[in-house]
Amino acid sequence: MSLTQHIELPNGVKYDQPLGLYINGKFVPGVEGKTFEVINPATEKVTCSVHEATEKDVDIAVKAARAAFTSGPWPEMAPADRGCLLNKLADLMERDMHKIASVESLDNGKSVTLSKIDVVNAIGCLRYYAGWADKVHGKVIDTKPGTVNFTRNEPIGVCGQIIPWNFPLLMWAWKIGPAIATGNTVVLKTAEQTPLSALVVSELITEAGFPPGVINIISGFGRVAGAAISNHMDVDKVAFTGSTLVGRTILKAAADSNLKKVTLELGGKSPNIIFKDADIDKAIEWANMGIFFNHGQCCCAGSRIYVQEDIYDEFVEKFKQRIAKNVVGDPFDDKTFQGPQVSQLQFDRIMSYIEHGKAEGAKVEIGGQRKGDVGYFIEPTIFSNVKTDMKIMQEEIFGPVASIAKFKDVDEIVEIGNATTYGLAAAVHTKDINTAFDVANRLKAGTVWVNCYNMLSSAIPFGGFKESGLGRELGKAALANYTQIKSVHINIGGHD
Ligand code: TXE
Repeated sequence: MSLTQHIELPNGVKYDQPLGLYINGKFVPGVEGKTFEVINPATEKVTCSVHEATEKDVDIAVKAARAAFTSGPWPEMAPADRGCLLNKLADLMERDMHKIASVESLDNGKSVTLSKIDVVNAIGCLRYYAGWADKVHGKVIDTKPGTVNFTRNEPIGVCGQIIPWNFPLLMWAWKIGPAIATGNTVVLKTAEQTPLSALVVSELITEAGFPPGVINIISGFGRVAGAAISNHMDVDKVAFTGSTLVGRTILKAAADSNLKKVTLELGGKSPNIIFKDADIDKAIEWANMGIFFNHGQCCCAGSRIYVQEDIYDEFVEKFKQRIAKNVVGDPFDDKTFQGPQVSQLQFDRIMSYIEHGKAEGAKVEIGGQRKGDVGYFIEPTIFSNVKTDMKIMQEEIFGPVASIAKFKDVDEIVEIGNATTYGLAAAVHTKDINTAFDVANRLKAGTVWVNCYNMLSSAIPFGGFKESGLGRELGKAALANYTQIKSVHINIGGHD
């Protein structure tokens, strides 16, 4: 099969889509000659086929990454120059923003407007970590006379990175940025549903001038290429974003192989709590952003909405009216807020949760059906009167489905909010500063938003308590994921 395919998009973008595995600075076919189809979720038609990485390709990519880490220009490069390369890549992405965002929409189904926000944030993330490249220092630690002791923050080595399909390019940036700034080399596997944008950006990695082998991007399946990365004896670290189920598998694989370092960013079932004194119209806008942004396909989605009983009926009625205005449709239409779900599998999973919700007796306030008969479109759905033990209140649905319930007071909502195995995010809406701080402090979540939702910054750590993950991405915190501390003790005399 060819290594590129000419593609013309509904918005007039025409480009040559790379299809190969990006290994050692070149696009190559997989060793076993396998390919897989990439489906357009809006039309259910095949966009193209890409080359599939199997265990042997992972091995080749790891060898390239090891060679680039050990010798040649990369280990010799000044940290500031690594930052320059990241900045150069960010500049090239900015130049090609419209094309990259259009490819992301074709592949993932999110609107071009949303994809552009993702690309802007991915660029911002690269620039943020470019700034850190020459600011990762060790410490001099005084202990006793006759010694000098210091620490070095050294790169870990070859980093395996496995990312999901909900924010393909943004997750790519969250992984690449800190790993490259700190001098590692990477083998990144994209999600099998959405390999295209990372391949387009791989062309820019070459154009930016990264030495071959520093960044390797492979398309492939989790159980094959993903498992090969997490089991590999020469991968020093694996960073994963995806389901809690697969996160456990990766942790086990690391334990059973070479005890590679592991960071995990997993699922969530985040509570979005609205007190009676909140500005109800603003809270409704944030609740909409919390659950319906990105078609509900956010790990931190505010999928459990709890409203204080005094304003519950008013909230449900107004929220329903607001959600009715969300435009669901063609990702290439400027008016679209919600496109199709990413795949048939995700569509089926979500529809099955909706059926469960109905069967368990929750009230469908709006939606609850497929939209249209082509593409993986689902009507934005609100369930009210949802009980704590219902499946739709317990499990991550990862779709445009909000579950609403009422609560009485602070103590009750803290208990209910924390009654989950997850702990990724939470939000509180109130005008009372004491309530805001009190609830924010007591919720067991890695991120708590007050009077907002889904606000993220490259500078602010993100990650989960409990079964939502291990370690933190973004911010200075993520640098620790990609460095290891070496302590050097020097005897300057008198300690024979
Ligand atoms: O995720 P998987 P799926 C949640 C969400 C969703 C559910 C299933 O609830 O409904 O997970 O989605 C790779 N070894 N999230 O099935 O399987 C896979 O190829 C190594 C939350 O798509 O976890 C892909 O690259 N890797 C989430 C990545 O893992 C493996 C984002 C994610 O796929 C593997 C996505 C294996 N054995 C889904 N099996 C978030 N936290 O944002 C799969 N993979």
